Amino acid sequence: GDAVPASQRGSWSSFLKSIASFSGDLSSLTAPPFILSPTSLTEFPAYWCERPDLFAAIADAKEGEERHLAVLKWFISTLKDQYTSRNEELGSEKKPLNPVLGELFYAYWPDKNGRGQTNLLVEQVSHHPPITAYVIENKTKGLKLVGHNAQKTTFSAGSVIVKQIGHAVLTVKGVEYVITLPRLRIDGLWYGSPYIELIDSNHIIGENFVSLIEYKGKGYFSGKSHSFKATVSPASAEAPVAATSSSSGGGLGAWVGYGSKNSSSTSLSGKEHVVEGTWHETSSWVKGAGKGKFHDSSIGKEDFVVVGGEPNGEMGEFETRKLWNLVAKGIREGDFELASTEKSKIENDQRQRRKDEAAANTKWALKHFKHEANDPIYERLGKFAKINPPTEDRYTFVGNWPPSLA
Ligand code: 0T9
Repeated sequence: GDAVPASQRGSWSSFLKSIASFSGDLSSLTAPPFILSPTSLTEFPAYWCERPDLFAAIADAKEGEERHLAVLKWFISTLKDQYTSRNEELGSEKKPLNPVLGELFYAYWPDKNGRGQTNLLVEQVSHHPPITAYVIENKTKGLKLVGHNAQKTTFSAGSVIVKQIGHAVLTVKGVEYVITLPRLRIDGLWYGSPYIELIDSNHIIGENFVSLIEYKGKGYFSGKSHSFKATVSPASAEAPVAATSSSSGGGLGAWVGYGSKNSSSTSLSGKEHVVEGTWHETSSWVKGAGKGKFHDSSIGKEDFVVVGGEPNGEMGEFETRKLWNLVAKGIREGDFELASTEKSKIENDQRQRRKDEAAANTKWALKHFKHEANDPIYERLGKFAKINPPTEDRYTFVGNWPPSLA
């Protein structure tokens, strides 16, 4: 393909073949150098908070409808960074570094205008399959987001379909919201310049309101890439549900809005809101509380500050930027010899640790999270949107903030 350096064409096409014949954990496949990113997946949860002002604004909004709309706006504001920032910064989607078990990432967004400091803590809680757990907290505002994510990938019609597993719970002054995650389709693989399109839908579920956010790409409805439509309705049996629980990568045809059972109900006590647009650019009110612009994704991005988690403020050996330092340097500087030797060192060390643990009949101890089979919050709120699956596991945050963030 076009973006593939001539010397790596062979290795790119064998990589594509291995993707095509493979379902499950893509992160462990070996890919050619040109597609490698120097960033570990443990840094990705930071995308949830690169608009710290919009995060803080959730707490300032009046509880109820106004606050739910503030949560929706903040959520939409996270999508551009989550799903298009590698394209913008690296030229295409790249393969992130596959975190090791126990890998850690600590960072914060400084206070500004009294909104408070926002802290980020990430721990890789599983290596195979890769599962990342995170907490984002603004204590000043009484805001906390706790979540975990994993992926299941399949290959369909030349694209990779990524089903996101996991969810997040946002707590605002003690009141909870469940956030589920959309599916991704990775296109452009043939040409060696992969990019993400969001597909299907996800929900934000609060005590009083539910948002259904539906996604479409080029050629559907508005015809534009990265299109979405968000419908906010009172939380009840009538709340919007996705029309399909489609496992394919296709679009939904036309926007759906309400589940097929309710497709004829047009007004729900006049309280619903509809917002439409593109998630990487701008969106507008179509119906409900506001008029004109809803969100503009080009404004407000703030970078985080990375901190070390050791008592003396330095980074420990499992902290992302220290662990991958030389691998990342090799990738950035085109020294793939260095990158691959250093990567092998890390992998061998991991294998040895797992062996030692097996021999001693011990298990790696997580620092910040405890795995639980069920999430009662997800189960309770999930009913308002009939989310599927009706239950999920969770990684409960057990605390242990490093001194630099305490
Ligand atoms: C959670 C996000 C997730 C992680 C990434 C699928 C993917 C790993 C998971 C879902 C974040 O909140 C949002 C954004 C991007 C997702 C990644 C995109 C991607 O391609 C990788 C997978 C593992 C690959 O690297 C596939 C190989 C390659 C051909 C694509 C460049």
